[in-house]
Amino acid sequence: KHQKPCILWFTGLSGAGKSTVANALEGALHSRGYHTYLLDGDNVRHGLNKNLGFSAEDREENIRRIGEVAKLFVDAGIIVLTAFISPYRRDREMVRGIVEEGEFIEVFVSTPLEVCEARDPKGLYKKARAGQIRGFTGIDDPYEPPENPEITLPTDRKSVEESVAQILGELEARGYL
Ligand code: GGZ
Repeated sequence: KHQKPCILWFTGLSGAGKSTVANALEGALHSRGYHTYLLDGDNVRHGLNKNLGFSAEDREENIRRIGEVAKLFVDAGIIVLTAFISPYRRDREMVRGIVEEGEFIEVFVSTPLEVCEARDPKGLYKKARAGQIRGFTGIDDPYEPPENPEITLPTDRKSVEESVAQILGELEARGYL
């Protein structure tokens, strides 16, 4: 089955829906016979990057390693999905710069802070507001939204299924699938 390997780089705040949409998209691609791999906190921050925290330096190194691993998967012909906050524009652009033109597809999960904070699935925003977590993205640490993302998902106004359909449509239109 034809597929053009690429990195679908999801970026957005904690609780924006990056992992949820990436997981659903991976399921949809699998069922259509495509080869994919999903990199997220569960398989990266607990393994390869378990020596890294959330300082600016550690977030940069986190993204750098994820980018290099994603590049290896692209070399293997796989459609890679990554789901990390990746708050710094410079770090995301660094990853864009290590792969070929067109291989980096930035997917901005644009859910506003108010919505993420109201969802607060792990109670982390509450802890951050209470000062129990320092340097939490969106509260007392920066998030730099993409200026020219290939895809923007307003997940506060779209269902997971609609977001998946939007990305599949874009990938087909651009000749990746
Ligand atoms: C942001 C944090 C922090 C701080 C722990 N800031 O909702 P989650 O729990 O599962 O997603 C967040 C995850 C962020 O890890 P990433 O590897 O995606 O971050 S980055 O790309 O910035 O390197 C959150 C949890 O880890 N978490 N402390 N201070 N999120």
